[in-house]
Amino acid sequence: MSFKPKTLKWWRLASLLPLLIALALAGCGQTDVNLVTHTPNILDPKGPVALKESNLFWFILVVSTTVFVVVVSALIYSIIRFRARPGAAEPMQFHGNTKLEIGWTIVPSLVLLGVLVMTITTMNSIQQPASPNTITVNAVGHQWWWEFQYPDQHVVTADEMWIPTGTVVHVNLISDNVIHSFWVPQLSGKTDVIPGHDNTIWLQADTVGWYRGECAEFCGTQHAHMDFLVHAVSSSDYQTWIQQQQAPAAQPTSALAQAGAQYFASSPCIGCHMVNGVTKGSGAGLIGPNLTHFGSRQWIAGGVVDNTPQNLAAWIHDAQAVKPGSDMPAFPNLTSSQVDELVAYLESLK
Ligand code: HEC
Ligand SMILES: [Cu+2]
Repeated sequence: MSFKPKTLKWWRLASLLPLLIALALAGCGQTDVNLVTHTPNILDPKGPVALKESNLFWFILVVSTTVFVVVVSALIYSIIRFRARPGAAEPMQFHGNTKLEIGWTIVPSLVLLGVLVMTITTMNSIQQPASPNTITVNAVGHQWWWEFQYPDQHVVTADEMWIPTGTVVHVNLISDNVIHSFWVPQLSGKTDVIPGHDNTIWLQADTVGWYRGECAEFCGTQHAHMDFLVHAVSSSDYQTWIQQQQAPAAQPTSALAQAGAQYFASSPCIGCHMVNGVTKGSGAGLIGPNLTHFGSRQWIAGGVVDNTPQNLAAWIHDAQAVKPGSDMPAFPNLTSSQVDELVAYLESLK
């Protein structure tokens, strides 16, 4: 019985092409402005840290693609050119060829050395920010939402972190529960948020815009709904926002919102939620987000839904249906008029 080698069919390789293209495209984000579906894209950096990281990515991609193309071309060429033919003589043997052995040890080592040098250079260059112009934000990872504290400005908010453009933002990463990971793909790399070990990172946005952030470490069932938004604005808009956030909660004007405020102040809600000027204490230790300016926010509960009156009503009535497992209980006994009042009140808290 003679061994008959199979000839390589070009279409076998070509059939891999759609897969490669699909993989490449999977990395590209959408650019529409819908905040819930807006996909963050590491290839669309908007600040110095993310820019250096994406440059490193492109460098490694070019190097590895070159290696891939060279190796695979040589392989395909050899497979076709030197394939076994009936009656062909045994091909030349080069086992133990010292020059070749040294060559294919040194060349890959040099390639890897180049990648190592670029990686270390990038890591060093993003270690410490150059600009003296800084603000500090504490990002606290909860299950499953982010709290943002501005210790110098005495502001506490959730889901949304506003920063001035062109300014270094030092972010202290804090958790008292499980490990989360703080990631704003267009502005920074990922850093773990570890209980008992406070990490810190810095980031900077150079362009005004909304940037989506994510928890990048599986932290429980609703990990995927632990997103946040970074809103980079001009420094005067930032000042305006800070002043607005520092103000005590707005007084409701409509009758509906006033009824909601009255109900809220004596409801179980205040056992978990702070509203400055309405609930007592500092809000520290409360397990729910600070709602003082909830009406000014884009999202509800880590971006699980947009902040609209309809979504808020559904949330208040049955948070467990919207975000199963979350620490916010359902309130099946609230009448729909009570829900409407609460919605009017909370949305009026701009
Ligand atoms: C047992 C504690 C608890 C009680 C009681 C509670 N909540 Fe919550 N609430 C939470 C937690 C925790 C979250 C965040 C859930 C998440 O994102 O996973 C939350 C989220 C919210 C949010 C979204 C805030 C944001 O910035 O995303 C609103 C609005 C809200 N609650 C309103 C209410 C109202 C109104 C009541 C009373 C009817 C209430 N909550 C009662 C714990 C509570
Ligand atoms: Cu998380």
